[in-house]
Amino acid sequence: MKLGFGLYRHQLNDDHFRFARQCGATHLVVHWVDYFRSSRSNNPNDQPVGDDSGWGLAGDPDQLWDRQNFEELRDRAAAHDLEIAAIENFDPAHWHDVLLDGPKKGQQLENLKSIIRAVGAAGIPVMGYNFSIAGVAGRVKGAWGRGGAEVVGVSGPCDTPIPNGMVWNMVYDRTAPSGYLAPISHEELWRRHGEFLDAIIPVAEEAGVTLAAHPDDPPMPTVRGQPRLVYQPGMYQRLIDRHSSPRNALEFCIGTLAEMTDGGVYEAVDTYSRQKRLAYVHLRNVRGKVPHYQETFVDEGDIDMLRVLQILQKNGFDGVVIPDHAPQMTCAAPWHAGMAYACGWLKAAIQSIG
Ligand SMILES: [Mn+2]
Repeated sequence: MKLGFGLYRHQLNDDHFRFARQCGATHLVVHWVDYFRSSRSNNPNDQPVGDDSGWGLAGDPDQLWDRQNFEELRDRAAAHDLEIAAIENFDPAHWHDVLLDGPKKGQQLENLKSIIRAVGAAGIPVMGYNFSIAGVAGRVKGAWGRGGAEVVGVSGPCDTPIPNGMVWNMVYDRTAPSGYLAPISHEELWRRHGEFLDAIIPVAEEAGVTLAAHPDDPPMPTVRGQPRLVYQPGMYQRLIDRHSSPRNALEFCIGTLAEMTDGGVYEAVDTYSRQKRLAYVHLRNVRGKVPHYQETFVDEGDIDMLRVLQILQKNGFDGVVIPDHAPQMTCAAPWHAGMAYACGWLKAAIQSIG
C-alpha cells in the first residue's frame, strides 16, 4: 500500500508539494476543479464546506483540461519525487448537463472523453468522479473533535431545493432563470449514470485510465431534494456490475461508507477489495451515521482503521491510500497540522502491517 496526499487546486505549488513529501507521501491525488473559485463562504485553509449557495463558481465551460495541463503537473510533482496517482472530480462547467440530462449532454460527454484522453496521455492512471446532483452539500462545522478540534459533520436532513444554474454544489450559470431543479427518481439517476458509463468506459479503456466513483457524501437517500446514487454499501455493487471492465472502479471512501445506515464498514471493505475494484482509498474516521455524524481524528471515531488496512492488505490491495479530510488543529496552520497528524498515523499503520 502507498501513502498518497490530496491537494486542492489552489495548493498546487512547490510549498504544498514539499509538505506532502515531508509527510511521507509518495503519490498525489489532485483536485483540478477549483472548488474555492469566487467562494463567499469557504476557508481556503480547510476542506470546502460552503452553505446553500454552494462552494464556488464552476470553471470556464470552453476551457477544457488538456494534455499539457496534466503533463506540466506530472513533471512539477516529479521534481519533488511525487507521482500523480489520480485526478479527482470533473468540473460542473464541463458536465452539468450529463448530471442533469440537459440539452448540452452530447457535447459534454465529448468533453469528458477529451479530458480522459488528456489524463491518460500524461500517464495519470485514474480519474475520480462523483455522479451527484447535490454533491457534497448539507454539512456543518463545529468544535466536536478531540480536544475541541473543529471538524465537519451533518446534523439532520438537508432538503433545501437547488436553484437553477447550480449542480454538484457549484454555480455553473449565474444568469439562470429563477426557480429550482425539479426532483427526479433514484432510478432516473441510475439511468443517467449508466449512459455516462456506456459513453466513457470505452474511451477510458483506450486511454488506460481507470474511472473511480466516490459514493455520495453525506450518504442520505436525498440531499437538497435530489436522489443519491450510492448511499448504501450494496449500491456500489450495482455500480460495478453495470460494466465488467476493470476501468469501471471505485474511489473507495471509508468515512462515507461508515456514515451509511446499512451493514458494516469492514464487510464492505472486504467485499469490494476482494473483487479488485478499488482504484484508490480515502481514509477518514467518523462518529455516528447519517443524518447525524461528525468527522474525527483518524484514531478516534467508530472505525478501527488498523482493521480496515489489514483487510485491504489481506485482499492484496496495493494501491494508494490518502487521508481524506482531517480535523483542524489549534495552531498557526490548522489544516497542515491535521493532515500531517493523519499522514504520520497512516504511515506508521501501513508499516506495522508490513
Ligand atoms: Mn471521500
